[in-house]
Amino acid sequence: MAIKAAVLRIGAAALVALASVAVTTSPAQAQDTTYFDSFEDNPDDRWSWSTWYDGNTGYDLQRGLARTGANNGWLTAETGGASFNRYVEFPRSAGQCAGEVYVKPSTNDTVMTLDVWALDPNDAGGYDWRLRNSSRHQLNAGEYQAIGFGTTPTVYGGTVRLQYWITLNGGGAGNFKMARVDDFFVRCWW
Ligand SMILES: [Ca+2]
Repeated sequence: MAIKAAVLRIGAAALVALASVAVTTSPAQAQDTTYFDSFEDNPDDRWSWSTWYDGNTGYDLQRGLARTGANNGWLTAETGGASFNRYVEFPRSAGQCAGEVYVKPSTNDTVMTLDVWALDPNDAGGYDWRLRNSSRHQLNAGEYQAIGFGTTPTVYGGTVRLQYWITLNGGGAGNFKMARVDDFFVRCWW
């Protein structure tokens, strides 16, 4: 199963990349943490990708196509699909996490799937990833718009380890789809 294999593939490199992630704490809610990733600098340090059949992914670097900053990602597919995913870790158990990402479809009836996987913190091997939230979004060509991953109860105690997947689904033969992505947020609170 392609997605499961890709989940396992990100491994230690993604863990190291966490050091570059900005973390902010709101004084009004002391136990509230937000991650923000705008595909800036070298997005490949933080994002993993996977494709199947004719799916493809890449980055627009300083091309004037980003929602904010200089860079964004893009996904294309006709008969296959393509995903970006990134790892997010919180140092203690959060009650709930909510994520969103901005997407700019270039084609009508573009179907995006947003998935959230969580790792059981008691699994020392790091293999027990479970799908905690999945949502489908059908969008027409237009400007950048926010789509949500939904709210994910973190379920387990201990450190929270999540993977957020952004997938573009091809429309089938002769039905090419494309979308750009930028500005990914996750907020957790407890
Ligand atoms: Ca950006």
